Amino acid sequence: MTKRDLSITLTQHILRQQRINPEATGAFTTLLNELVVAAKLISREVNKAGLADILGGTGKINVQGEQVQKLDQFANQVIIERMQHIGQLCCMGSEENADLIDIPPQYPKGDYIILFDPLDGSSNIDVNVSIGTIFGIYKKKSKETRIDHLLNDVLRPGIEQVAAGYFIYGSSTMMVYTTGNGTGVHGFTLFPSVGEFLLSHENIRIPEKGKMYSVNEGNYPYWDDRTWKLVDYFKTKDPNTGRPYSSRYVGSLVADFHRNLLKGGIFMYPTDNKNPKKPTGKLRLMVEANPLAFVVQEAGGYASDGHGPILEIEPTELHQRVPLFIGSKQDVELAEAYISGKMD
Ligand code: AFP
Repeated sequence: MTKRDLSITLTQHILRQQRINPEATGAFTTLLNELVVAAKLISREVNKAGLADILGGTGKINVQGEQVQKLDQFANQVIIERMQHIGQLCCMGSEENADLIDIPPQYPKGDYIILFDPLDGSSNIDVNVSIGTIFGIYKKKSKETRIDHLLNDVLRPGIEQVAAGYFIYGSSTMMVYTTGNGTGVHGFTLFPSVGEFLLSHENIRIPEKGKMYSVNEGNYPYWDDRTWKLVDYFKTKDPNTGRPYSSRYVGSLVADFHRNLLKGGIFMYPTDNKNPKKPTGKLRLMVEANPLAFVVQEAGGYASDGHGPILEIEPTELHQRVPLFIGSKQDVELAEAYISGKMD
């Protein structure tokens, strides 16, 4: 991180980036600006949690088999409603919706696709722990416009994202995003009294190696031998390599990721065999792993599924799950060496 210049608003920053790209039409700028409005509305609602009747579950189960919280539903609706009318999207994909979301016929369509997790970490809402919104943006490749023909445009490796980032609703609300290609990762803090996101963290770089590991160790009995060895490595005393690492696990991916991005460290959600017929990681490739992998790579870090880069995985379904190791480059490369068997 180089400097803090609180005089630059997020809108000014997006416009500056637009001017650098001679082919830019402003479509992308419109898209990001509208997403920011949605996030401000979500942030306002999150800040009211406990006061208004928005805590707790809706009684519904989502496509992931998880309880839908009232705020989950609110965030999902706000993003869909704000984004559908801007004329820049051909479809959307949400963690909360089983299928791709079409643009209603009364609105024009565009070439962009947004995939998002409207409220990540929602089981933490009721206990006032940081939660977030994660997004990844792609540009359509084909000339298709019909929703039932667009899945191939959506199921693409994360490396093809044109932008990705997240909003974190924590002690303050922040947006962190990148458009890749060496443009850097930038963080903006919402100043509630002004209602604007201001540049607070310019050009974020993740330390090459961290001092913290984040994993749900309650899953220990469900892991395999290689995962045990990896986690044991981080806990073993060896002052020469800065071990043992400290353990930090919030249970909100955005919060754990954001801390590690700024301070260095590794977040892990390995494969487990809770479902012995289909051992898998918990996190979703398209709406969680890919966007954060795009951010971390631009910040100098790395994201792996234990065998190779997350960003190179060819997705086969919208709600695909993956094991995830993400954070400081050296730590994630080491995790990959353990998980892929190079340390056996
Ligand atoms: P929820 O949105 O259901 O709270 O799940 C959050 C999450 O997808 C991710 O944000 C956390 O890192 C991870 O799951 C926590 O999962 P465990 O509770 O199994 O550790």
